[in-house]
Amino acid sequence: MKNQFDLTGKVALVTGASYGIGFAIATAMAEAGATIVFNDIKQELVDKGLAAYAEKGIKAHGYVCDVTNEDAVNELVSKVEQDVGVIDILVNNAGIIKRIPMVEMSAKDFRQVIDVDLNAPFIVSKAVIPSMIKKGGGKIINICSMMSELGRETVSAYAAAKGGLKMLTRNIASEYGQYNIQCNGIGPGYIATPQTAPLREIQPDGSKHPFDQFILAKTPANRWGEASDLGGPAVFLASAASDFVNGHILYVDGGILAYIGKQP
Ligand code: NAP
Ligand code: GCO
Repeated sequence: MKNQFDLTGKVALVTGASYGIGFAIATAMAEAGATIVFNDIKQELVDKGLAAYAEKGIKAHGYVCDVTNEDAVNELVSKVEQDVGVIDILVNNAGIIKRIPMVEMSAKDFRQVIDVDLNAPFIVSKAVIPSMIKKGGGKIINICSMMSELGRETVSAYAAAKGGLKMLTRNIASEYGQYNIQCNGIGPGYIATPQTAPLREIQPDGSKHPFDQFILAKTPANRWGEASDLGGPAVFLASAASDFVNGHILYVDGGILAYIGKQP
């Protein structure tokens, strides 16, 4: 059974993985034997990421690429195929959020979030699927969100994107399952990364941020997730252990979606 989770010989591309959730998922996949490829928008972040992987004994391959730019993504995939090999596992992790009340949000800001969080997973998946088909199969993992299921104030663009990403996941699963490609999603709960740092800032009086207290009350595990909590689920969805799992969104949320919340 252990071999079912072995990623030895597999090439994994994790987008936006210089740090945060992407870095944790890539690290877990490397520990399961995969060769790691990642990208970021800036060379300095790619360099920082390479150093961080090296500190963990991981010889990763890093590239500068904006995942919203289709020409750049196609060039990235060709380069990876030449330098490293055909991509067996794709993790569409790169993402942004803009927390603005919807009626105050510009269409430009709305479009930018949709571009990174929904259009880019389409672009990158479209770029890697042909080679996966030729190779006889592959794994695509889209990083969704609680907001694939729930709304809240100020995150309209993000929720629309992540809701769309859930359905893009199901559609890729439907359209390419016949080629032994499994496409699934991971829906992290609230994870302590730079993206959620503003929601956890200690208040001037030294108290926890109200949102921090809210999430603790909404989470049966009574804690924020750590990026490392996502490593095992990602290895599962990247491995032979999930060859008959397709179109599924695996929520890794400490139980938030199951829980009405602790009485104040
Ligand atoms: P993060 O700390 O903000 O990291 C996001 C990464 O994506 C960064 O490396 C960023 O690079 C990269 N990125 C952004 N736009 C990009 C682009 N156009 N092209 C290439 N790379 C780009 O976020 P995170 O918390 O690790 O989240 C990672 C994923 O998990 C996102 O999809 C997020 O929506 C999702 N998620 C997060 C949570 C959470 O609680 N943290 C929960 C559920 C889902 P730069 O630094 O150069 O911008
Ligand atoms: C927010 C948070 C969430 C998390 C995550 C939850 O502002 O509500 O940033 O969106 O990032 O997506 O699953």
